[in-house]
Amino acid sequence: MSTAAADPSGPTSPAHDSAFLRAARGQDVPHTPVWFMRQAGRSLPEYLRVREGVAMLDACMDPEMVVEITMQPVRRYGVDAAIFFSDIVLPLKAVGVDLDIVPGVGPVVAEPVRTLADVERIPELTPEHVGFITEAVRGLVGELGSTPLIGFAGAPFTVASYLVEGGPSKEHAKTKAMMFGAPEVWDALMRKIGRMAASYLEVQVAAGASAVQLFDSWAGALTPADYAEHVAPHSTAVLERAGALGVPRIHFGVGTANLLDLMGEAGADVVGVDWRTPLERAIPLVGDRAVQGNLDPTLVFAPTDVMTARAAQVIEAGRAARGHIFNLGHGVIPATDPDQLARLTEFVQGYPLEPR
Ligand code: 1CP
Repeated sequence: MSTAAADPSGPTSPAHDSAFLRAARGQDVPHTPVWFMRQAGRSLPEYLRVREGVAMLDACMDPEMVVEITMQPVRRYGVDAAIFFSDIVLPLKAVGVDLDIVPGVGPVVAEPVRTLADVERIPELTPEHVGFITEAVRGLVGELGSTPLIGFAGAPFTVASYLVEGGPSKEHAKTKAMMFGAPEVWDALMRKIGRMAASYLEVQVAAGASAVQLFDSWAGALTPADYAEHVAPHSTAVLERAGALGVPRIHFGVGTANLLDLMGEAGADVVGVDWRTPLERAIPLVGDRAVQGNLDPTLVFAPTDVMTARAAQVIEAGRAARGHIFNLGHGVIPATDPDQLARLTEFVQGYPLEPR
């Protein structure tokens, strides 16, 4: 697909000088930008109302609904970025893989991928498969004005895990069995999902997304050596293609204390850090890159003054990085009180930053 369109994070974009994009580039910011992974979703009563009687995948494929759900947390909290409402398995669904998102479970794949023939049966993604994504992103960028829109894709390892296991997994045992025991099948699968992720990000940026996040949520299940050999080259390939688009790239995983250096080297502009690793420890590992994170998502259940004291520590620690985008260390927990997230947003945006 053509990448000739203007960079949606570039100087002609209304979002160009937003605190979020400035922090991602390592430039000075008027305040620490803040958004929350899974800021749209079950913690919001307005989300539950819109989703009533509508299956998750149907919602993701309805541009009007995607625009509405993506805008909800932006309106409510005034966060510094919107994240496109979708799911990491959406591109697989779009090319025709038989899967569903089961309430209370997550993505479930009807026929798990185990052989080379299974891999070869998965079609390559083209922009025509995801016209509804283009339509939703265009609609959103128009509504968002100067607020940046983050596009996203699942990283090859995390998406492979759903395809190979057939659903959510703690151990990723079948996935790793393929990685260790059938390297040619693994390689073909990772290449195919990597091409799909990159094409999917290209579609979102071509339609106006001004940053992208690659979610490798389950990469923390790997040793550094296995990550480096079997996974990092494929994530690097995705991030390289995304890099050609000109927009900042965020690379995030959970439980990745041992992988932060490698995740940075994979080519990210911003490394997302989960709450288990203090930013003081993470920052020296990620090289000359910005960081994103990393308040423990359960701290929003604590008294407000306890939550904000911990948020202040995160902001202070983040100042040692090339740039810092405040976030939770993983997604918003569904039982979260939205008013507490509103207070957290206000606190982060109002926190005074002395010149460095
Ligand atoms: O902030 C937002 O607007 C959220 C948009 C979003 C994103 C970025 C959703 C909606 N899913 C995702 C990405 C995603 N999906 C990831 C990476 C991020 C992360 O680690 O949290 C992963 C691992 C998935 C897979 C998935 N989809 C799960 C996890 C299952 C497991 O293995 O434990 C679940 C529960 C889903 C369904 C889903 N996706 C999104 C929502 C709101 C839901 C819940 C379904 C519903 O509301 O009906």
